[in-house]
Amino acid sequence: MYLHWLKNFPVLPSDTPVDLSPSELARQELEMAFPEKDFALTLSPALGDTFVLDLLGATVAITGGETGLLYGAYTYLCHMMADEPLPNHLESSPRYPLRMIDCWDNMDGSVERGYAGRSLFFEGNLFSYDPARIRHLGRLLASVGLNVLCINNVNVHEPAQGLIAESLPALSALADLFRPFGVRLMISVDFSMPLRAGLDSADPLDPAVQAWWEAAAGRVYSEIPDLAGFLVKADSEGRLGPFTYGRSHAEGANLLARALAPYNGVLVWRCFVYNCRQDWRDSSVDRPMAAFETYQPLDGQFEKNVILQIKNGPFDFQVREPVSPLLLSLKHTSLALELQLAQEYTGQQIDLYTMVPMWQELFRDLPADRLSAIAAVSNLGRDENLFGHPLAAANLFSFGLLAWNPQVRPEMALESWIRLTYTFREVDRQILKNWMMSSRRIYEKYTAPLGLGWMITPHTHYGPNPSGYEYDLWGTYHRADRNAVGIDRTAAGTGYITQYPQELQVRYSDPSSCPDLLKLFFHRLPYDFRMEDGRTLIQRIYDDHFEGAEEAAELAKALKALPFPAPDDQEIALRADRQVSNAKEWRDVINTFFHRLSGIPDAKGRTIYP
Ligand code: GCW
Repeated sequence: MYLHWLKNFPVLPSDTPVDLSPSELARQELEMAFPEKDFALTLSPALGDTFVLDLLGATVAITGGETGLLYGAYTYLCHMMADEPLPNHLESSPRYPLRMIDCWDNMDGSVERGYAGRSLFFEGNLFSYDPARIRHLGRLLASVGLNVLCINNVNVHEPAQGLIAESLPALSALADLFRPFGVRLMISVDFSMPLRAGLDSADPLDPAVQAWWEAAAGRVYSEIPDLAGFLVKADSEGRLGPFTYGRSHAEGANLLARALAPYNGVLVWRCFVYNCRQDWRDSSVDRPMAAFETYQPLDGQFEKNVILQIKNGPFDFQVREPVSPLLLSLKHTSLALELQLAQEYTGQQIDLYTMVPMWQELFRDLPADRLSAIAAVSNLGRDENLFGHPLAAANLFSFGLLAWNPQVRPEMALESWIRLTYTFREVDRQILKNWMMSSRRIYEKYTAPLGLGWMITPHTHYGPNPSGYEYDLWGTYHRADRNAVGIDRTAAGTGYITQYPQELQVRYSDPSSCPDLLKLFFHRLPYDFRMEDGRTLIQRIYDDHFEGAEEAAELAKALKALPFPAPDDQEIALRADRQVSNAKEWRDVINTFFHRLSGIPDAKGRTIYP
């Protein structure tokens, strides 16, 4: 089995009992790894996830709650295995109580936006998994402090509706496997479930519907008493929701939240709600404004156990977006940030794309205490190495560290991951780390320019297609013509910018002071607009694309020269070559697109195809 950052850990015994508690597992892990050492573990249940770790001569003392002891043990072990020093006294608590991975797995075995093979949990409309791999996954998650796993797609396709009905015993068996690792399951549910069950409505204010959800929650919790809760995508991209019945999203979310409350379950409600049947001719509607318009007026109307889950940006996981204004504006509602580890728009685990530097930028604008939870869409699958690209494992690893402490330093997270995963000399470690740190910027340079986004092949979302979404229904337009490109989102334009607090409005509203990398997100600019360093916009676009493709080629060369063990060496080389061709394709398509429109030549006379 491919062990990733746990490669120096002793093999987990296959007879690990399912009723082992996290604190017992903590002891087992420590004693297996260092049989000669003396470990003093003190269970103090009230501490929960928190732990206190003391190195007292030959004794390692850890005090913590059930899961706290486990996180303390993994912290100790990871430091030892990575050969990184630990302070003699360390107290640690996670910033967020819920640190979640959302899988978009379907019961037929496919994974929506999955780039690491088929589902780890399902095949042929049944549960289908290797228990040893599930335990390994539980161990990987726990080793970086992740504690909730939603196993099915938010687009709930039949027969996944049955996860809270006829498939409950199978779900419960899977929950058993994760329990020793302190990982609780969550389930995506379909708002229209009562219709499936034969009711004639799913209206949240209908008492029969309320009674149905109460009974459903009762059944679920009698099988899985520690289920984390339900996750819901409603009134979004064709899913049914409260709007069908003229009800608000507070009424919809509260219906489910009330059903879960007696069991301490949470209801995670996604705010990815927008008009996906927009007419491209209609420039009065601006998609990034939609979530704020829907949810801001509802602030304070949600039950206590509702968490609104909001994507990091107002669009949808593009290479660069400003922080979602909704994350900054709701004051009386619990919020979860949703990130995406699956590289849907960012190279699909073919192109190298390391995310932790990008998350660090996000937390510069998003006060960490605005959130109660953090979630990321999974990049896992059934491939032998779980992630498709071996280096994509660093995204899950660093997400765990970030969810524990949003102030984590990207270099530190990557340094630890590399130390744990590869036995490299210092110089190779630094080379790899530096390329991983630059990988997002490289990808950004050769794809859609300067915050514009969306010039991607429709539906598959890999490779360039500048006008692929231009005359479509999805609300993602660049409106490039021969003079200018972008949408004016200032107060004089669509007004999107007014959804931000004053400080960000000021930062973004003037095109000359708006950071270059977001200029085309907020503004419509002529091609001869002067950028920060005096270059014209069009020259900046050409330069970025030539540089990005060149850097992708250098990156590929560097990766191939590093001493990765088999089979990673092959996997990485193969993907690096594909990235190089992808980058060239993007460079040429984007440059040609803008050159044809603007008629402006490249000042450096490089090849742009006619
Ligand atoms: O970006 C879109 C994806 C869909 C996804 C949706 C969402 C699960 O293309 O595949 O559906 O986001 O986040 O709900």
